[in-house]
Amino acid sequence: MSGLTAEPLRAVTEEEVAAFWRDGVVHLTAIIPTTWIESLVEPVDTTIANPAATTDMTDLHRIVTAQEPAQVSKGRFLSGVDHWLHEPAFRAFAATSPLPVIAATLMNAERIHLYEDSVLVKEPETIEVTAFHQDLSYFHLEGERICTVWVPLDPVTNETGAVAYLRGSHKSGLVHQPNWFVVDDPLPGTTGTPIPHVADNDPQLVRFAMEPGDVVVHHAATLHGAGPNKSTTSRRRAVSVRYCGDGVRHLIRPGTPTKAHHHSDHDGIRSGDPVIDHPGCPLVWKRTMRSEQ
Ligand SMILES: O=C(O)CCC(=O)C(=O)O
Repeated sequence: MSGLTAEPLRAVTEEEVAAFWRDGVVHLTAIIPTTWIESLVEPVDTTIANPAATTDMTDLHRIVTAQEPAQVSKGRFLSGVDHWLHEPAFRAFAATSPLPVIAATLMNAERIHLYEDSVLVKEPETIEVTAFHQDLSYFHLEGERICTVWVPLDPVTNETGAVAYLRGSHKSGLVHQPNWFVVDDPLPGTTGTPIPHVADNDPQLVRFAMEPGDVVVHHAATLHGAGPNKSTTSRRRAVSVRYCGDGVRHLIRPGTPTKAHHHSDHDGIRSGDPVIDHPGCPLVWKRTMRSEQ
């Protein structure tokens, strides 16, 4: 597809940078060219049609709770991870779209590394929620410059399952125990502070109505979750891309799923190693690149 450049449609403002650090989340409207969003449509559809590439989280909910839900979901919540490793369209989006420079600007980073991408699709009438969680506890990383960029392919409303973020929660200093993503139960073998109950009317909870071309960026320590997709007609397709910057170190967290490069017998990294360019966590932007452009 032509016209796919690393230039955002507009600059990230100083107010948006301040909001990212103050609230742990910021909504950037009309910043990604829609050609980039269109480039993801077919790859996302192919990915969710492939059971080897995505997990049916609706099934997972049933398996983890070992019971049929009170109400049967007509739709499915489908989720996958690390598509960039195998699919050129996801790799191009994560590495050469405007996302890296947006992450760098928000995090005041000199360098940006790609950590992971995820596909997150809630079909119409999917009752599964995304349980409140903190990304940091799933990432084998420690440091301040770690974020997730949530990129919708469809208009998003509360009805279709907008993500809800607990403003300021990134400042708690806590690493919360990771859960199964669709239920609150912790992942076996993991550690961390229990995730607090977040009331739906908590004044610090914020959700954003979004259009394709918008993104929401949250700090890896920010608590967040998402509702069901109550729409009878609209899908809620999204891709999350997760980045880290300078000052971040690897930290292998027990019990959480690892990637190939987290194993020392596989050209591996060890806890305490600084994040440097590595095939498993590649450098996708550095400040000099911008001045060379
Ligand atoms: O899309 C969702 O339902 C949740 C997204 C999320 O938790 C994330 O991208 O970190």
